[in-house]
Amino acid sequence: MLADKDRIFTNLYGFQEWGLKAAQARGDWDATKKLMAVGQDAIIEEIKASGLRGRGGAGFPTGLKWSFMPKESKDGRPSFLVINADESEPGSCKDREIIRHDPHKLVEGALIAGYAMRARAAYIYIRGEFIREAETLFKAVAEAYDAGLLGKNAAGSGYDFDVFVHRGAGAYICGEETAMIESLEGKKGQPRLKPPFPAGAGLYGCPTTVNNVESIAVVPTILRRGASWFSSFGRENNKGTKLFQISGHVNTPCVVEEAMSIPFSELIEKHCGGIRGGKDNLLAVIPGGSSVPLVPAEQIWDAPMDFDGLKELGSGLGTAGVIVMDKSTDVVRAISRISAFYKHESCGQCTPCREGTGWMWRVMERLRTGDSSPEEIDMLFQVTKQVEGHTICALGDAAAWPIQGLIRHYRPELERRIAERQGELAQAAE
Ligand code: L3W
Ligand code: SF4
Repeated sequence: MLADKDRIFTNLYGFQEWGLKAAQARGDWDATKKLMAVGQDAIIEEIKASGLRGRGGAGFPTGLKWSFMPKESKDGRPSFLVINADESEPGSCKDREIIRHDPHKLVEGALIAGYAMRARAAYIYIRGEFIREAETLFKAVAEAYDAGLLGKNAAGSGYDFDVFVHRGAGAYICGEETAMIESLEGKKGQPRLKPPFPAGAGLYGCPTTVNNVESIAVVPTILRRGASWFSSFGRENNKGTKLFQISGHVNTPCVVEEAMSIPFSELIEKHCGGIRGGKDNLLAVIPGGSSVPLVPAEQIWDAPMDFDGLKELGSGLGTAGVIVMDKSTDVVRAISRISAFYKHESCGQCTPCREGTGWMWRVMERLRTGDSSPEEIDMLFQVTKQVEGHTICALGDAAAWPIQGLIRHYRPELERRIAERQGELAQAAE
């Protein structure tokens, strides 16, 4: 279990004040100028050495992403950092906790990260529904300006840096980085084709890096304690500490910071009081937010909770929003509900996603009630394969993968429902 002294988010549960004074007493904003004085390239190298991988779902190496940003401005164009606080993934609620209780880690991280990639400003794009969290963030940013930690000569570093908070309007798709950029520009939040990646052409056509809240908020601590401290947690390729968010059928659902690669069983037993009704009552787990396939109980129990461990099980760490389902769960209904979510959130721009998400949901509903046929299960699987990898953004994949996981692991249950329904209909016809 991660020792208290190794936790980055020391006010995760809001036991103390979130404001600047309290944050400084916890060590935030301590000699930020000195951290920046090592220079931009040295900061990027330290983040690379720490092994930090993006905490928003994709796990792209953070230092490498920063290194794609230009060292010299072309035609006087500025560079930007965009921070993704549009946390909308079902099962995910970690960025919300950071903003509620430890916002200065994010604001300080924005300055240091922005400086490292030579950005002129950071835009924090916060989910529209996070009304109180946005209020906290606006206040934290204002406190930082008032204390001279942002703006001209930020934190006495000699670097000018601004932070703007922008509220979204309630669309999940604006969490996709290029849709977020479109939305910030005042347009409809629809993803752009990649490449070009934002580092080449992002906000207002300028070089931009989009990072998740957690990825940015851990940066000051990594620099203070050193890359080797951060990389001492987890295993090769899966380093650091991580916020896990455990919901569903555990005795005490929680958000907890733990070492990457912690076994699922340890996470549940040590922090969540175990599975409701005991270990044998576990049915399945969606380990990384609703976009990744579920994993049956017998496969996940001893699995390391990290990018590679969950990939090996045909799933993923995603946002580490761990959704636990016990044997009382109607797993077909659960996945059908997830399908309804993606149908609703599709931006409608590309045909396989616009048409496919609705089609997949309708079939899922038929499978839920059993009003289907075994052939339709195969057809549904084929359609998920037609959607996967054939859309502009990852929402198409996210809609396809949970269904693929269901068919892979629970086909007998789907067939049982169909047979049962056919039996009922035959009986009614007699
Ligand atoms: C330059 C290259 N940059 C990749 C950058 C790219 C992006 C990052 C990751 O989706 C996942 C998705 C959801 N040159 C580059 C490059 N980059 N190659 O690296 O990119 P990518 O395309 O792998 O992922 P993505 O499109 O950012 C994110 C999954 O996360 N997810 C959901 C998350 C939801 C939230 C939320 O609610 N806020 O985070 C959970 O699993 O399905 O697969 O920056 O530009 N050659
Ligand atoms: Fe929009 Fe879906 Fe296409 Fe993404 S995959 S751009 S959400 S239609």
